[in-house]
Amino acid sequence: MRLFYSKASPFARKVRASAILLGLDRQIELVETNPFADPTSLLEANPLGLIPTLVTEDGSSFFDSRVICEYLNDVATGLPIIPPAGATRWMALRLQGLGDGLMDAAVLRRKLAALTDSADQPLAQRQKAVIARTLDALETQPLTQHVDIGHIAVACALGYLDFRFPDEPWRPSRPALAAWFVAAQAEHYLQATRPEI
Ligand SMILES: N[C@@H](CCC(=O)N[C@@H](CS)C(=O)NCC(=O)O)C(=O)O
Repeated sequence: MRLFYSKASPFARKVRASAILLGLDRQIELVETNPFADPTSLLEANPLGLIPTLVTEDGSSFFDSRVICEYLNDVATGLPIIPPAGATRWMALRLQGLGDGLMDAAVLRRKLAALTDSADQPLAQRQKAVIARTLDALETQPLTQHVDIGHIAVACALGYLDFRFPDEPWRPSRPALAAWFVAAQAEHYLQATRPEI
């Protein structure tokens, strides 16, 4: 399998971390890709032009990160990271929704920041408020060291905030979330996928 990714993308990190946990990382060739350059190989696999995009051995392509993680979870033989049914499944998917939403808001802020004088614009301010509210909500969630797709997504989102917005400390008013993240980010699958430029 081939994964179009970038070292900075939090969505791609979620997929890479999931692949490590599922024991599939050695079967995945990582193809470093700048989606904004619209490389033909990416566009042929994904008309949306987004990373992460996974291409399987038979040439099928999968996106977005949720679908790729579902696919990897399905083909792996070890312990699942997406619970198959019941309350644990819905809690994991709900948490993934929060983590992915954080990433969406943070990635959009980065895109808006590339536009002149955009930081103070209503859309940028709205994303900032989305991030603050979501962090507040996560502070009250019962996060554990149990590994599932929800916890992976939240960890990747927090890692992205630290990576892209280091001057905006989120920890002081969210001590429980901060303490959880200290333990979570020490895990091997997050250590091996730390964001880079
Ligand atoms: N919902 C998608 C979001 C993917 C996404 O936004 N990827 C960004 C990189 S972090 C991207 O490819 N951006 C290129 C663009 O906006 O054209 C997922 O879960 O995979």
